[in-house]
Amino acid sequence: MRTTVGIIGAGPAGLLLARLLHNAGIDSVVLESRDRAYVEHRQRAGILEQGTVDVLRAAGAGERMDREGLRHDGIELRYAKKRHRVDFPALTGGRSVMVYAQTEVCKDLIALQLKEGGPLLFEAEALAVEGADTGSPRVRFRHEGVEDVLECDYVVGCDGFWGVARKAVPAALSRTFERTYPFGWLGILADVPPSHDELVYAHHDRGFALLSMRTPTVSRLYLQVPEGTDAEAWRDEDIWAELERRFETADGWRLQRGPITQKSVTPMRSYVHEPMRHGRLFLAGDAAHIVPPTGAKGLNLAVGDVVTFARALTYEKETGSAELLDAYSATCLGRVWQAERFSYDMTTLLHRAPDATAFEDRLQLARLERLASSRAAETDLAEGYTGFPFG
Ligand code: RFL
Ligand code: PHB
Repeated sequence: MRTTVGIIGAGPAGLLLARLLHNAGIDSVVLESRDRAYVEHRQRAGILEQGTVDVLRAAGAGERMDREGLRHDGIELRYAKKRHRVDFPALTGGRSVMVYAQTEVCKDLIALQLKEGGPLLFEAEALAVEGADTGSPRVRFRHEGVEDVLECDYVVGCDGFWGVARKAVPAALSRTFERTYPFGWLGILADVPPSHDELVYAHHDRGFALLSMRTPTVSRLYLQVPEGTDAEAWRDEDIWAELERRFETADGWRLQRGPITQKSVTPMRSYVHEPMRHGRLFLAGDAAHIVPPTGAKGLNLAVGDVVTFARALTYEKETGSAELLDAYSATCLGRVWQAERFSYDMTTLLHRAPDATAFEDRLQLARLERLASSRAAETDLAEGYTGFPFG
């Protein structure tokens, strides 16, 4: 098999890249190790930045998002039983975010790709990327039990944190930056209308909690839990009781309970691999970097990377100049590190570390009070949350 761009992974990064390349008249093949149902139902991100929304629309993949997605103009910060709303459009000159689940973005992009795009192979596991630093890189893969080779002009590793693409960058040329956190998130999906019309980020002595949503009738909620927690060890009624404690306000706000349909625990990690390119192999999305979910940045960073790659390759096809491809890693990393900083700030602002000192507890409250009383501090949060421009 031969193609211009071999794409490993059909998460948001790989699927959107295939769409952007198709629109630019560049052919690609997508290899995905899991089956279609798995990719379409894996519960993950829920928040799209303004820039991501604009890109999906321009790519012709925004129709259902515009019908079913929920535009959000702010979030609520909750601490010391108080509530503070951050108004995004007022602070950022009109920017907002969209609640539209990653599962739905993937479903829309898969349907478009199968209808109009190039090959998208499910249950096709990439085994290795070879010849990344030659003029003709290859992906060795196994599909339906048979090993095959995909010959490419470029390979883009969109295969997530546990993928194989990153391993093709020689260790001697790689640098990694990492931080793990001594807590995770217990996430639930529940068949109950969200108890608030915007997301609520709650700071509490017992740990962080987040109220989010998928649709007007489905809530998504998270609790900070110790690292290594088993989701099944939490009984449903204990989850609701703990959420109630952490969201409690002085003004009598009520959390609505409902049947829990899914629960799982996510570890928290910050990770960056530099550079994001080796020869004709490019890394995009979680394959190159991870952020803790507190800033809602992971999917949006993945979108930023593939937009940057698609533009750079289109430029090369049109002008013969590899200038933008050569700048790919530096361009992406500038945005990646801003998102790392923002996600780290949000995480350390809102979570209670198991070894936190009384001094650090007071500092957290002071940071929250500062956000609630300074337009400058609030503007910084609103700009970070609604997103950094795609280069
Ligand atoms: P993905 O989605 O992990 O997709 C990688 C794909 O590659 C496949 N794959 C392979 N295919 C072929 N051969 C191989 N050898 C392969 N190895 C792996 C995998 O099966 C998979 O289909 O990476 P991508 O595309 O870079 O997308 C990244 C996002 O998924 C991720 O950053 C976000 O979900 C992070 N995230 C959030 N991001 C946001 O922007 N906003 C949010 O609100 C948000 N909330 C979250 C999140 C992530 C969470 N978890 C579970 C980590 C909430 C949670 C709980
Ligand atoms: C979600 O809805 O899954 C979600 C929302 C905001 C975050 C993280 C996750 O910061």
